[in-house]
Amino acid sequence: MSDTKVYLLDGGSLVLDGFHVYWNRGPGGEVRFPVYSILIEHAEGRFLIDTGYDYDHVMKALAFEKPQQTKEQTIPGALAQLGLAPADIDVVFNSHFHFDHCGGNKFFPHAKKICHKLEVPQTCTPEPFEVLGYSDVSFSVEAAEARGMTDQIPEGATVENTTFEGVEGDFELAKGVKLFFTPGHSIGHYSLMVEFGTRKPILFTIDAAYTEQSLDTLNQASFHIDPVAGVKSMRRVRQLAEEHDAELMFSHDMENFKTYRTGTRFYG
Ligand code: 5PN
Ligand code: ZN
Ligand code: ZN
Repeated sequence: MSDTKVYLLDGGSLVLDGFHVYWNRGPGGEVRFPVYSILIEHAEGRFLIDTGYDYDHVMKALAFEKPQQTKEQTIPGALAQLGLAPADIDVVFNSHFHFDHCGGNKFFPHAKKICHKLEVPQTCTPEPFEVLGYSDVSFSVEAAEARGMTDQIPEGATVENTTFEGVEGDFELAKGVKLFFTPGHSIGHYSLMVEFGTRKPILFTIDAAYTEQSLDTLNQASFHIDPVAGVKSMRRVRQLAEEHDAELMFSHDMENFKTYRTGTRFYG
């Protein structure tokens, strides 16, 4: 744990209207926000939390989000900057399966895959209002087949190499790598805390709070399955940060993201 390192893999950016980012509050207008994945170099292995979005998928299914992603901001491109290839990743953990968190899963057929036990079933049969969020099913042959979207199945993907170990509740992925169940935004959403020997812990809200302002105002994004659970999860994230004296990092907060370490610069 004392030599744990955290790298943020910059995955480019997307645009949403302010009323989506700040549900029923706004103000409206285009908000460009970052998307990134979290690489944890740990004594027990290399763990990748989320895999960003796939540019071609977004252009096909959600072009209105105006994706901007350079080659260096693809998953292989971001790993290459660290001298790594997808094959070097041991475990992929998905916080949830919205398209901006699973688009690069296709690069990891060899890796162990873990998520909340309800997230794959939800991707198979989403609520009508969740269809766009769960529109990239390339991470799971099972989900692609259930949705009749087999055109998305990547070459080489099989039921076996896209099967997830399902977990529930809070759990420790590796020593000091803690997943906290924070449902509401999605049915099986997780936030992440990483503890270090050398510095205070980092609490990644993931999509329980897109931005610092979201958490300050307890105002979640308009995408959710249970907004009341979402508010409870935001309060829990605040409580966890206080209890553990953790530094908060937000999933989709451009202003804060500009101050985060990316590329070869790491935390730990
Ligand atoms: C970035 C973004 N855009 C649209 C949706 C959606 O419909 O559910 C989740 C989501 C997103 O994270
Ligand atoms: Zn999400
Ligand atoms: Zn997201």
